[in-house]
Amino acid sequence: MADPTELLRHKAMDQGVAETDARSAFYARAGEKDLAPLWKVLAGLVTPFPRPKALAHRWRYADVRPFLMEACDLVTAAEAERRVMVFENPALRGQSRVSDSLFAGLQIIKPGEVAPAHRHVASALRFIIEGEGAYSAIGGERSVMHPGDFVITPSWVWHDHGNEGPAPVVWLDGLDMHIVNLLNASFREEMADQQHPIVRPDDASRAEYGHAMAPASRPLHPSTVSPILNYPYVRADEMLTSMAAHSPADPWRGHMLDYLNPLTGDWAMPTIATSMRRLPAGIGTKPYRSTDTTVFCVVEGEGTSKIGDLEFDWAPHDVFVAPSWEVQEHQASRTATLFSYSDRAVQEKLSLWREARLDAKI
Ligand code: 1HN
Repeated sequence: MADPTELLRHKAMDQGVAETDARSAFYARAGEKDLAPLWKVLAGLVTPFPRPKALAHRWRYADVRPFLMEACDLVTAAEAERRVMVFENPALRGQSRVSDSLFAGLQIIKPGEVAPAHRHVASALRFIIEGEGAYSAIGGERSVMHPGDFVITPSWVWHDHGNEGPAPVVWLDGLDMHIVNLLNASFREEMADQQHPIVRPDDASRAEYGHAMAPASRPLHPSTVSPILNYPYVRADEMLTSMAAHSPADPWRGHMLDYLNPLTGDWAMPTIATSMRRLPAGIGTKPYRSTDTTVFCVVEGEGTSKIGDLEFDWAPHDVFVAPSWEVQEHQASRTATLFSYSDRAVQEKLSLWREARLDAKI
């Protein structure tokens, strides 16, 4: 609990310094020299707790899917570069932000299409929603993607996608470009050719690193990004099924798995933390808050989530976002599996991340 005298001091600071004619004239003269008084802005600049601009929000797949199909008839993947419908947070319209720090959108690729090769400093993740037979070629290695798979595009690695299946394929794209752009560290390049040459066998990264062993010839210093490019849903499902059979659900998180870099034990991606959880039907989670902003994608099951003052019901393939520090409670009416990604990985690297496991409704 915060010290009550501290709370009083916050209040005093938030009320600010009163205006007088002399002060106003001083501010105006200072402004002409590109100067401003800190005491007018301090309370909003260094807040006593996180104040995200983003609102909690849910997008129903049933609402979004018809727009994806229509987009297929309007623009080709080659024209669009990436045919993505962006999830725009209602409080941050026009900024391509699902939250203050993260990007989310759904990409659709039709049979026979290719999304041309490019690379960028921003890291990307794919979470496959619908369809079979699409691949992502990442640094010259193809990975065939199935629903529920989590696929990594590391920073500055060439990547193109294609669909060799019979029907359109849809996946969720999560990117960290808003964090990269905050630091003005963005670069992007397009390849002259549509597709990067294939230089490794399909899914070689999983064959080499996906079984708790690693080639003895691996680099001495592991990268901050996982050497595994595709974490298949069959493995996550198998682990969650076993966890649910043999151990009690965590009261705040349910049965939850984190996707890790096997060479470091850290998150699979350097900036974005990814997890998969299973919530048993009927039991609601206890209230939980953390400083990371989390994007959820429903894999299976149905339920409702209370995020701050808002409440959303959800069904398979719906996407919802919980802004930093808002209290979350999740309730599954049918056993539910939720994929999630957040900015926790970058927050941990900067020693910023905090969480609170609460006991009662607040
Ligand atoms: C991008 O490069 C991809 O490579 C997907 O599939 C979504 C959203 C914004 C900027 C770049 C991709 C993207 C993106």
